[in-house]
Amino acid sequence: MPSVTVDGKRLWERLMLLSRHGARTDGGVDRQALSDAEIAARAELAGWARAAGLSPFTDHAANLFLRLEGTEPGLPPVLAGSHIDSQPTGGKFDGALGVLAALEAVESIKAAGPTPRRSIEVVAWMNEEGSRFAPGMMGSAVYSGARKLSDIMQVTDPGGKRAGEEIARVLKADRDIPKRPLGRPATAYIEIHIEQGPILEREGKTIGIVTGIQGKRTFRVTVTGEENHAGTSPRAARKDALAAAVAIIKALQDAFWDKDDIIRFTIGRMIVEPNAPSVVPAKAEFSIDLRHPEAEELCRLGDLIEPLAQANRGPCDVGVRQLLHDPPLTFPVEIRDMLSAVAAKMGYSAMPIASGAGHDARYLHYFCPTGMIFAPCEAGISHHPAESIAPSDATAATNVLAEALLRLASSL
Ligand code: HGY
Ligand code: MN
Ligand code: MN
Repeated sequence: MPSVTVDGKRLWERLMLLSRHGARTDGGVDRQALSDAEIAARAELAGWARAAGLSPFTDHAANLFLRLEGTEPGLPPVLAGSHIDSQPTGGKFDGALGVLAALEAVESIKAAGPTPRRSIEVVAWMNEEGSRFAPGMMGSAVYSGARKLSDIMQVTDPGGKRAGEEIARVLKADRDIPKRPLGRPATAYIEIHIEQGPILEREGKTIGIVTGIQGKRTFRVTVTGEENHAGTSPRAARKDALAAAVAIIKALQDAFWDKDDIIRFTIGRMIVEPNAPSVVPAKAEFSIDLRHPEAEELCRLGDLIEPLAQANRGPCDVGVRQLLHDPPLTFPVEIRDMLSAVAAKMGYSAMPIASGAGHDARYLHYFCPTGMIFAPCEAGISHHPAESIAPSDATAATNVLAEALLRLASSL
């Protein structure tokens, strides 16, 4: 089977063009899920797809698909993609590389011919990042059946907007993009992503063959106290929600400090009400993002949160709500071996590598044979405007993806 050579220049140009949607002045991207910037990016993607002879379509969760029809259109398609939503201080490549590399690979497969048996669909999953609507990976979770569409519709953003309203707004903007049912069967799913860590660069490797994804549990902790006057209320009479939250967070930090530095414990968001300098805080709500590569340890650590919160709440009340519990996973060896064989055949230096970051491939893993390819990113920087990759690495990963898709789409 001939190898497909992709057009790295076209890929890089599109990465730069797509990064205009939600561009920040510091070179980063703020293109949060279901935002106007993402609507504009979707339209640009659909335009590129149509020009390449692919057909765009969407579903009730606003996942976006760009389809290359195979010679046997009734067979389950091969899927490849990632996400185009970003963190508020995101970079140009987290997610976008996976979607645009998949588009480039499919466009090159089409140009090289012959048409493969199975259709291949490029996918941009809705709300992977979870920065606006938490938890993230909504589109891939609903597509794969891990979450219910009705549940995600109710999730609100910090401004109180429901995801359901915003999904309807996106689908209305995508007027000329037809809808298909959620969760159609797939032959396999492959996702390219930047490593978001320093290992490939440090080891001098071009390709990462992802072995799996570490486990993750997220929570929302709400501490409730009582407003009071900052000048007149004695400490002994206060129900200071922020002071209680600080005590709880300190107890959690002590519990989750490990000398091997394996535990990943992050409090990324805190809301204080009424958030006025001269009022004792009545409410403090904060997020917890807890990750660990071992399932039992992740269970043990996550189960400490509720008792530690109750033990350190002082005179306040505290509620702990778990938003998700995703165990660690290992991708199928058949897919990993195939990706390694393709990288070797193409002469790229490659290594197996575990993913500390979460990806949509997590949910596709339980839906169809799934694998991931990592591209190195400079100094491992990500979820930061300075996120950067080398064009040659983007091209290399896309060449491996194109060949892998061709093999999967031609499989019996
Ligand atoms: O948080 C994550 O792991 C992903 O980058 N959204
Ligand atoms: Mn990502
Ligand atoms: Mn991310």
